[in-house]
Amino acid sequence: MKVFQNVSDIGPLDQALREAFEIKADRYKFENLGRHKTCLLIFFNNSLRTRLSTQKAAMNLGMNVIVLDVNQGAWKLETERGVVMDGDKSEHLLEAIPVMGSYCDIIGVRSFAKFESREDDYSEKILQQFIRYSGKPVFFMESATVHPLQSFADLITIEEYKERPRPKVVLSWAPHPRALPQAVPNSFAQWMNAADVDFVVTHPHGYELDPQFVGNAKVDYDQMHAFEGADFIYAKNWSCPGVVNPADYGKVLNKDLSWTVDAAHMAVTNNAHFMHCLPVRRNMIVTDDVIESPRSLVIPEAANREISAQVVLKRILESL
Ligand code: AN0
Ligand code: CP
Repeated sequence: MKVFQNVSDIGPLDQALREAFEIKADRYKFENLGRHKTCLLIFFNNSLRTRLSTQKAAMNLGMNVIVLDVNQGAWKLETERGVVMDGDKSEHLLEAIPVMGSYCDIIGVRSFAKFESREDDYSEKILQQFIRYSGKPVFFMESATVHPLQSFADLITIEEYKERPRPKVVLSWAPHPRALPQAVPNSFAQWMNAADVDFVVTHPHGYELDPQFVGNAKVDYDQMHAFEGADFIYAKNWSCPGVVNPADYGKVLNKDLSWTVDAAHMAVTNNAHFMHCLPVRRNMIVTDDVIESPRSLVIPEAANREISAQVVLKRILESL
């Protein structure tokens, strides 16, 4: 595997899940695979889980790891070609990327949507440059449009906790004070469409996800109706994807707290498990009692980030 971006990059999901559970049963089984190999993790944005879990996964495989927070200590980077660099940016991404590539065997990159241009974000302008100019395999640690390590961990978690063969999984928009990317819901929809689940998306009007990710998934604008009989509730805020009105791309159109996942919402489900990728704002996205309930999976879900990252790194190492 040379790029990990989409669900199709990991191949058949049953095989990927088998590998995940094999690693979970013995996470040091492949501890020599990454010997003398270096994994470089580049962060343009903050992170707790991705930073720690990916580092741990690489160490489990015997790799060396270098982590760079680009905005803390590295030179400020220009990303546009043709710019007269007379401002505060000292270095161009087009030199920085091959330089970074020269010090490692695998590169992971986190670079969120900038919300300046829908076209730039949805064409994955930054990550595509890493793929093109680093000369190394690249895995996405949340890009402008996708967060595949998260969705793979979510799939592992659903597989572990499902109580019937084809569970009903509901992705629900929930309110948040600031504009957040669409990467988590985009990937979650893409992965759930590929998995053997009954998948429903619910959100207010204006929050329609890009068709390339949501595909033919059922969309229900009535949140309570969507929750009926659900086995898993996956809450997440996202800003306007600009599908209906491109001028609204990246905007907060709605802060309606009636969409907050609370006990009354959970009461109409099939005793659903609650999921969220974290970080989560309590009593905006979900109430204290729901996230603290025995049906909440947020901690095991985060723990599975180590497993999803390890399967991905193992696949990349095997292809070097
Ligand atoms: C990010 C997002 O919503 O995409 C990261 C989630 C994993 N969240 C925030 O920026 C709060
Ligand atoms: N879920 C997730 O990716 O968390 P971080 O932003 O803390 O890495």
